[in-house]
Amino acid sequence: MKAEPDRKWWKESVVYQIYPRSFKDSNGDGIGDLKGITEKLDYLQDLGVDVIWLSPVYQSPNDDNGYDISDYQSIMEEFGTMEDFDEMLAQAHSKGLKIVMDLVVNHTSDEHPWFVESRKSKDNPYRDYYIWREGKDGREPNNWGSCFSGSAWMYDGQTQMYYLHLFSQKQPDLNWDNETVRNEVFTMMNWWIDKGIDGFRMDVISLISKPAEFVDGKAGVEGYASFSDAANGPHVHEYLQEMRQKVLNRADTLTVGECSGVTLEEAKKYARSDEKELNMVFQFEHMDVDADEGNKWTDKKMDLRDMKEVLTRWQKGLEGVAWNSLFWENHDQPRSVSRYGSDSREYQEVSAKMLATCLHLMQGTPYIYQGQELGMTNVPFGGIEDFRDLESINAYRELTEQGVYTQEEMLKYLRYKSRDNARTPFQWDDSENAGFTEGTPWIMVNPNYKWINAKDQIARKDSVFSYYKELIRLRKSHEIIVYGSYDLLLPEDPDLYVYTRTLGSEKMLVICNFSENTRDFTLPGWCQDSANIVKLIGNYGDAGIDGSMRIRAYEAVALLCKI
Ligand code: TEU
Ligand code: CA
Repeated sequence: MKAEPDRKWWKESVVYQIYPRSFKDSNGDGIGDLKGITEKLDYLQDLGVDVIWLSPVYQSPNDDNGYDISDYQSIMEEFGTMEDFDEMLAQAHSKGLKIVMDLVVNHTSDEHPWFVESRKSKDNPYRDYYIWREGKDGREPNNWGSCFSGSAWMYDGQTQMYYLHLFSQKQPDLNWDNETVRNEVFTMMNWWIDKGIDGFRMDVISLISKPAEFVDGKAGVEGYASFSDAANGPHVHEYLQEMRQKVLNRADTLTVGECSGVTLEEAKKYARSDEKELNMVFQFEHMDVDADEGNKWTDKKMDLRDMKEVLTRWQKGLEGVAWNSLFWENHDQPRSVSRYGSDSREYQEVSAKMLATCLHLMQGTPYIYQGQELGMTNVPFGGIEDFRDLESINAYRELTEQGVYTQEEMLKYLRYKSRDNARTPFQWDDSENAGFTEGTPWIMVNPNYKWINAKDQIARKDSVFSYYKELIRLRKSHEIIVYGSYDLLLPEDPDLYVYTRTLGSEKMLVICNFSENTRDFTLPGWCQDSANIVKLIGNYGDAGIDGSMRIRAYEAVALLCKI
């Protein structure tokens, strides 16, 4: 007899990520804003999600769209005011929606007053807030590359030393080994908690504790080494436990750590179920199955067997000891329907629903990235001038200048993998600019808004939107979806992702076809007695249940069986 599930509200919730710049513009300047979000809370309530994760809304010079923060306690002017924020928070709460803030504290903007002070002199009181090192033999302290091209070290003429920036030059890394820095961060977090927010998504939190020595790594094609050695550093768990005690324990929060470079073993520590650190982490292994030996700039398609291996290892590995977060998309990833399904007119809806089924019925808290619930697709960008993301623009420049790729090749890879695919305006309706703005949008609108938009899908029972609603509703009425244990069937099948969930005397069978091939599938012995089978959901309305089933292109079906 298995123990009762360890019930938590954040396990039973569905989180919706908003990228404010691209969600809804309320004043015609072409940039999404807080008032725009407030206007659309009813839409989210209708969808049925419980929690909103807001990408950064703090004051920022926008080198990296808000992930470079110059004041943690004020709102980016383009997005509105603190009054607008308070209004949004109050309205959200009155509709039963929680708000989780993006916490970006691995680094600040170089325009943050701490850094402005820090770079002034070696004896400035803020010097030790950041990571300064002497050069080595007239060069950078080590050979790490930044995530956004070039060295991870920037020479500063003022004091003739280098500062560390794992991301852009305008994102200097904070020195978490300095207790004063930690206390500043905790005080700021408590200020937000006191405002009534409901949790934090923690940007690259696995990177905050730096190694004692910066040794060279193995250089890649551009001559720099990956800074992956900086992940899960020596004191990261200590610092998060301190954060738990000084901040998180003061409220009933949802916490999710973005953990690039996290292994399963590490994740068990971050997301440990005794709640000493975080509730869950975003792992990235499944985002790498279609990379080319770690290189993101390729149009290689994944092998479904690799995806199943990774996700199954995480499903089984965390069960009972930690908690998974489930995602196909966020603001850093291309659109899943273009990446793992099909964005053709014929299969866009059905494959978007299949992907939703596959993800939402696994064990973990599902995250929906804005527009995913419509099956929004990648974008037909033209030349490099259509892109806005600094990662994409820098990579284009660096890799074409070095002759690694031609311009045409690089544009092809960007159209497939650029983060900007996720950042074009939300498609509200089929009016000009997809109903996102009355002005000129800051980034192009995907021209397919004429046939992919919320207005059309809200009205249609068979839309991707309605399907998401149904999946969320099912989660609220079937404990097995939240707490059932997971097992994979057919690990070697290249087209079908089939798994089961088990809780008490119930078993759920989830069958998802990731291909256009029609496949025969024989139901397992425990799911043969039609009197004991209920179809929970499926993306081909007509599908009947039969001992041997035909699974059509991108078909998904979930059956609940009494055992
Ligand atoms: O991302 C960090 C990260 O590890 C990656 O997802 C990385 O940005 C991506 O692989 C590049 O393609 C976080 C934020 O989500 C991202 O938007 C920020 O740019 C970054 O940190 C720096 O704050
Ligand atoms: Ca605006």
